[in-house]
Amino acid sequence: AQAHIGVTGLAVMGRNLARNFARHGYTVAVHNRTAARTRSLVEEFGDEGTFVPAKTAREFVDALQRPRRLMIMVQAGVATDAVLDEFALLLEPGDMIIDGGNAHFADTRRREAALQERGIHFVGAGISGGEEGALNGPSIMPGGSKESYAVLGPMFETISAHVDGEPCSTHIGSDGAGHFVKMVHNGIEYADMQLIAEAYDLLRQVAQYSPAEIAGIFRTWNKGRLNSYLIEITAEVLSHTDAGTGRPFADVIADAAGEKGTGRLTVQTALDLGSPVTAIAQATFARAASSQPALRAAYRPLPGGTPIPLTRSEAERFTAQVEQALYASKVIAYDQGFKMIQDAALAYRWDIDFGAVAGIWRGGCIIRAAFLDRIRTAHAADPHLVSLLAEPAFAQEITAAQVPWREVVATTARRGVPTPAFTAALSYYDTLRAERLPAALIQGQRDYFGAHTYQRTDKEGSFHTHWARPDRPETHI
Ligand code: NBP
Repeated sequence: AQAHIGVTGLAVMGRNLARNFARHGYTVAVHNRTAARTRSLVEEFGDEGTFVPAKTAREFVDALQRPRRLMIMVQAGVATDAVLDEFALLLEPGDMIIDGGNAHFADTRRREAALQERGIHFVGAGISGGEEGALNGPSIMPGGSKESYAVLGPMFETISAHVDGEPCSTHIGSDGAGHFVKMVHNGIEYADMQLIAEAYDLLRQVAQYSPAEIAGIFRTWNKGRLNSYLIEITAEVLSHTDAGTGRPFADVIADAAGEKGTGRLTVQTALDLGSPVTAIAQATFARAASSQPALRAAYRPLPGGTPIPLTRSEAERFTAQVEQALYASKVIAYDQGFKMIQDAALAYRWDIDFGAVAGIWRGGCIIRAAFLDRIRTAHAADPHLVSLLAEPAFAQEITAAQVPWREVVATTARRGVPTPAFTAALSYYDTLRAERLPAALIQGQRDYFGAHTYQRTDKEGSFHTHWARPDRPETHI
């Protein structure tokens, strides 16, 4: 046995991860259900490093040094269980299975518990950065035991992306913590993309800029605090001209956004945890609404806001306001994601270093952004930080963005430009800073129709008002 690690499942992700390990000097055993993929990997990329191709599961397992490190990169769901059933029987206590697919964190918890009984470490590792990241350096979010990270960590940290010399891999927490954090990463990605798309729409519809002009604005923003991969690629997409029609590419793409379920899963999980990730939810629903042609056709003839052309200087002023609104909304969206991870950490007893999570998102993944460095510093300075807005520097920025942020959201309402994520972020901010919420009235309503009881601000305990009785007496329960 000579291989340091084995990868089974050699579609785009597995193949690229295997090549990444090999390029870094590791001997990599490679295996795939359909042997042709294994052959083609070795034929095409065999000279990049040392691969040990295996035709059968037994051959594959026998090629691995002990404790065995076996990475599964197959389709999430039933395929993962099928592969685990096949390999678990061939492994021994102390061996490690890494699932680098996009598994549901609850499945990872179940699998980890089952394999732990047999002494096998099961590591659910979130891997972000797509095909390109897998090959050249992804962001890696491994869960599982601390002992397994002691062995696997150096390997992950070698193949991961690096920012300022620091690897984008860290042990997230036990069992499903890694896959959970990867899921929230994708949810934040939905929100960030939607916010950028709304900013584009505002600049297009209100300021009347062309896609090429907006690409220029985004390039300028990308030099400042909004610097991020998503802003960068948005500028690229906006400056692209469709070869066939000569029109801006942004105008020839159908405006129905697709999804593969990761935003939805974040929102479903957030509902279960009671985590108010409103910007992520609105971003997910915005994609759903865009893909409802009949519904959109029914609403289309109805009146909207009034378009008023802006002068050049008004457009420039508006652009600066949109930058402020985008930044403030983005801080809220990321903050919501971190809060959701905190809620899960409490529910599942994960010991998560939130600063380290922000740290490994700075490179390799889709949401990599300059301001994650500041999020990292904020969470590292206070491991119990409830919100970024409790940190003076972020609070100051949000305070400075107040007027423009509200101005932009007011403009969207007046002009009839849809901004579900901007609006949700501002509402979330106002909800949480409110001295008193109308939740009090909700409690009254609940008590009226369902005798659900309520608490009072001036007395301890639970109360119920007998609404059906004319004198409406109150009982202390
Ligand atoms: P796919 O998700 O398309 O899965 C294809 C692989 O799964 C092939 O190797 C296939 O083997 C294998 N497989 C299937 Br399907 N059913 C199997 C079974 N019953 N037993 C054994 N093998 C089986 O590949 P991918 O796009 O490379 O993604 C791999 C994992 O990484 C997924 O969980 C994905 O969600 C995750 N991921 C993907 C990306 C991305 O950008 N694509 C990013 C991050 C994470 P075969 O060749 O014999 O059919």
